[in-house]
Amino acid sequence: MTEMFLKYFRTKQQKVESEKTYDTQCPFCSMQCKMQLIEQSIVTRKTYKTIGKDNPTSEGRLCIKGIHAHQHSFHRERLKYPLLKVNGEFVRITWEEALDKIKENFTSIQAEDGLNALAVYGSASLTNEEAYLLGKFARSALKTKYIDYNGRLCMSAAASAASQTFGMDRGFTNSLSEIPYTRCIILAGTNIAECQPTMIPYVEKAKENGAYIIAIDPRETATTKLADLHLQLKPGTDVALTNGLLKIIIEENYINKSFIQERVNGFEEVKEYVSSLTLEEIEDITGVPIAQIRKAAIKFGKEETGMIFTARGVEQQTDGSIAVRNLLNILLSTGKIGKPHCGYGAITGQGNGQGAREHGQKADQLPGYRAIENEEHRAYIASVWGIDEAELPGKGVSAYEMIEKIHEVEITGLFIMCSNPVVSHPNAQFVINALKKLKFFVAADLFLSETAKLADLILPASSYLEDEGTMTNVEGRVTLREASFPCQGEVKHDWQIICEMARVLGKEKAFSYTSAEEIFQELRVASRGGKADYYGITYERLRKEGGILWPCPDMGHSGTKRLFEASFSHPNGKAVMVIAPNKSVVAKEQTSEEFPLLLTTGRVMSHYLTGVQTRKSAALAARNVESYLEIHPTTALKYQIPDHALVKIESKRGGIVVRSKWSETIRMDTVFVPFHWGDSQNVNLLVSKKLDPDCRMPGFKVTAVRVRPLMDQLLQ
Ligand SMILES: Nc1nc2c(c(=O)[nH]1)N[C@H]1C(S)=C(S)[C@@H](COP(=O)(O)OP(=O)(O)OC[C@H]3O[C@@H](n4cnc5c(=O)[nH]c(N)nc54)[C@H](O)[C@@H]3O)O[C@H]1N2
Ligand SMILES: Nc1nc2c(c(=O)[nH]1)N[C@H]1C(S)=C(S)[C@@H](COP(=O)(O)OP(=O)(O)OC[C@H]3O[C@@H](n4cnc5c(=O)[nH]c(N)nc54)[C@H](O)[C@@H]3O)O[C@H]1N2
Ligand code: SF4
Ligand SMILES: [Mo]
Repeated sequence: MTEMFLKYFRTKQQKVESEKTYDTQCPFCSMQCKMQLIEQSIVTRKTYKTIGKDNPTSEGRLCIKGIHAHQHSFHRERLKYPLLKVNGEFVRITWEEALDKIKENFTSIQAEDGLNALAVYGSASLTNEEAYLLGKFARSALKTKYIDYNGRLCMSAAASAASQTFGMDRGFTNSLSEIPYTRCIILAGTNIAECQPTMIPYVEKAKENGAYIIAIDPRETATTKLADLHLQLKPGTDVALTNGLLKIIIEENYINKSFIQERVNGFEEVKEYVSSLTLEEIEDITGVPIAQIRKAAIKFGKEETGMIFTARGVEQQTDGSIAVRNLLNILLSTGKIGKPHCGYGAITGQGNGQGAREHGQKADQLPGYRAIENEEHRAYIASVWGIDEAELPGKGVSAYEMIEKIHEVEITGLFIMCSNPVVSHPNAQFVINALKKLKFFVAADLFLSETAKLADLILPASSYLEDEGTMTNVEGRVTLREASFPCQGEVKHDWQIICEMARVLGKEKAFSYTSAEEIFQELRVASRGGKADYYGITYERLRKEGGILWPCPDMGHSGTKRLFEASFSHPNGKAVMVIAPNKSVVAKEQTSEEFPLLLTTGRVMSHYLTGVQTRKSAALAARNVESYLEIHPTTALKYQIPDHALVKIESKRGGIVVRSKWSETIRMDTVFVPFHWGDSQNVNLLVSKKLDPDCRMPGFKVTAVRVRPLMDQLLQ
């Protein structure tokens, strides 16, 4: 029998006529795992497999999403030609016709409704070069102030917290290689095991080395199972919980007095505030027993070293930025930052979640993490772009607020590149209605996404296998994603699409790049002297060194591994602590008789974001074919919901239908639904439009809902 198999495989091997390899990086999460696609031609058929490649971040590991990523890239439904909507149907047109349409409509919209009537919406899945170019296109070619991007729904709370507390936002203050040697880790609202799986070995090594791990999450997940202590709080109560931790740390004197004195402002005010709170009220708000809060505080306080990581569980709240700041208050009070094996990590989400927030896609930002309202910054960027400072528009509004501006008819034309807001924005029906109201809507995508379907014109973009450029990963490490796979059909790279649009609008001189590298050369100069300084980074260095941690101000600089060793980035060198009030300034939705449960949303291992890509991958889609409602059996019994039954979930805003999945480990007052599906399973039809007043992050993690069995499937 074995002989027979061997013979079969040997003859199969012989048939491999040629083999090609393509170096690339995974198109999904912020780990940006380096990998190689191997193409084998066997007679007339091509087969593909992906293997991991060594690098300092993922060390050659891949998760299932990376292994199967090429499946969506080769999917038959990839868009290959520009499509124009004619009488409700999409018809194929040429690029010149598409660009003519853009010229005609963009020009007439701006003539009729003003320059700011055109809005641009970008993405943190774009390369640094494309993110930079999109910002330049909006500000210098269209001269609109309205540009923002999907990172607003993702990294904005952590970014704003780090900027305000430390004076600078690089998600990780340390590199991943320090994690195994820290003594205590707090994982707050992060599910690394499913969302950055190749990071998990760093945490496992820390555990093997004896680190104490504390997880803060309303659900039990593959990540919380790694923890020694799981604080299973009520969704949306991280501020109160962290005030409890801080209160105990301060009162039991686990603070680092000399560090506070030399390097921190604002400690006394915070101390006074937390001492006015009682642990009983904190237990009441969070649902976490005082004994557990005390245990966590003492463990973190007394260890010599410690690190805190946050992700969207804490951040996607209407008080997400202040919640993160309170975790930073803990780090600062205990002096666990700026030294070995101590620090903070906002676990970045999208592949280029870090780089895309540094180079000018954000409403208030210019390249190099410069501020659009700072005169010096404006003058510098205007000089790089060869325009007058006065020509640069001012600050726009956040992603969701642009949708509101469409309803207010202030924005009448929209260009979206690489995002699917119909599924990713809160208050989804409002978003759908807005997009339908536009005079002219262009989307650049790989697929006919739920959003692209509403466009007047769709431009086909190239995928990660085809499009070269730099991506800045979770560590703040700038990496070069090589890409040599030929474009299919008439697909163009995103940067080419931007250049072509600029050309027909008469701006070809400032957009005449012939490669991504040429754009990067300009980005280097634009970032020079800014907080995110890439000036010392070149493609050649990235090829040779395999990635460089910014800031890297000159060619002789080896990159910055650990931040804040000597000082913080505020002008006086100090970090700023601030009070985080238990009561959110923007009130969170509360449960009521009508809507008695708290819905929180998030992710599963096999799907990515709005699922447009991973739902096209047979291997990934097979793992989770549809959405689900995670619900405690006791709660399920109360509402007569059997396991695996169709359930209607309703909030004040709308309803969806998904299948139930009983779980004994979720809180009884909480249910969970992933957000990777659209249409009748689009969980954002339920989520409210409330935003964090500081960073404008929507509160994706708290919605009051009710549930009922869809049909008469009552329990026996
Ligand atoms: N498989 C997969 N991986 C991904 C992605 C994906 O879609 N799929 N997306 C990428 C992107 S863009 C991002 S932003 C990251 C997201 O990565 P994560 O933020 O880790 O993912 P989420 O599932 O959104 O939320 C994390 C955890 O927060 C918990 N949580 C919910 N409410 C609360 C709360 O009120 N407080 C606390 N403390 N925790 C709460 C959830 O139960 C969940 O386990 O993942 C990246 N990686
Ligand atoms: N309820 C709820 N909602 C959430 C979240 C949550 O936890 N809960 N998380 C939020 C977070 S953290 C994020 S990051 C957002 C993400 O929200 P989105 O940005 O809307 O999600 P994606 O699925 O990444 O959408 C990317 C689109 O671009 C296309 N695309 C992929 N690659 C390329 C490319 O190279 N070029 C072009 N032109 N197109 C491309 C894809 O086909 C897809 O249609 O969702 C947010 N929404
Ligand atoms: S999804 Fe993230 S962890 Fe998985 S292979 Fe891709 S980059 Fe790596
Ligand atoms: Mo994200």
